[in-house]
Amino acid sequence: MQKPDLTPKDYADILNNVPEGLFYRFPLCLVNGVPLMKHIAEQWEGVEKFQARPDDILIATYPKAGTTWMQEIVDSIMNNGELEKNKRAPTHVRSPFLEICSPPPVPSGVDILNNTPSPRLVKTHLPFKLVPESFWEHKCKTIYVARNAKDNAVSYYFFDRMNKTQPDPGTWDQYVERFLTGEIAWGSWFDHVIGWWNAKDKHDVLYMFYEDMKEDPKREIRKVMKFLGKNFSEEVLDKICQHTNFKAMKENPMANYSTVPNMLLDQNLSPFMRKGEVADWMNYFTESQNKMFNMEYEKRMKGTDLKFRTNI
Ligand code: PPS
Repeated sequence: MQKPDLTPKDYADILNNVPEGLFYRFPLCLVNGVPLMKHIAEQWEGVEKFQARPDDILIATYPKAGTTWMQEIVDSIMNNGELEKNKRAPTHVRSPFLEICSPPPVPSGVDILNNTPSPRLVKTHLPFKLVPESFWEHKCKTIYVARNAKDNAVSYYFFDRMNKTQPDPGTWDQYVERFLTGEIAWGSWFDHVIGWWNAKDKHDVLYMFYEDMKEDPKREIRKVMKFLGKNFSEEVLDKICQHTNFKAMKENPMANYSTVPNMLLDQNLSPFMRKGEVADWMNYFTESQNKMFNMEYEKRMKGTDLKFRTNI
């Protein structure tokens, strides 16, 4: 029997009233070789057996690659540019996070999705090989966003400091190494971006780049619009560009994660909408870190025609 809808208010109430100690920096456990937070690993069967619906839209990313930005763009497109509708709930309710699991009473991503009416916008950070098979059986449209490794690493480092449910990132120097070895939540950036790159021609996957979106947001939003089978006037496209730019999203409580309690995401440590730039990595990588990173990068990217820009 279908459970009653979980409203945004219900969800906020649950998060705001969790017993002390429920959230802590969850350790990582391997799921088919990929490190995931303990509760996800423990409830993996539910994720693996998740039943997609043919009109689901899957938004897939490595963490911190531009997920929230794409979620806001896709919601704007699905609402045909009637942006008032985007205000109905915060991002994590409008576009639930497939694999996320916390201890009860916090509902899992699967529970929330099962209570979400179609068409659903589903967020995932899963590498291609772990995505539930039903998405491919139903030929679901999927949008993947990739971000260059250096900016992705910096963004993830700051996020791991403020996200109180993920392992402590340690120092930046330690983190750079862990990022390269993939000993962080959701595993290796290399495996992720390459795995999805190889999958894009076998399934209905639109592969997007954060750097392209920064360079020419309108051009990139138009790509997404066409992929989703829509056709808007220039005026509507301009409105969506305006609504989804960094400044607008940083100020939008329905997009900036300010509705999630600080105990979970401590925005005093680092705002969720931090900088939103390309090449911010230059402010953090030392010369020797950069050299070491470049060497490993070359090795790991050998044999793929996937190319990134670390500057625009
Ligand atoms: S998460 O937690 O994985 O869902 O995070 P994700 O949304 O993938 O990534 C967060 C980073 O994306 C930046 N961001 C944006 N950049 C440009 N324009 C817009 N509209 C936008 N919205 C979010 C956000 O600031 C994080 O990047 P950094 O470099 O840390 O600022």
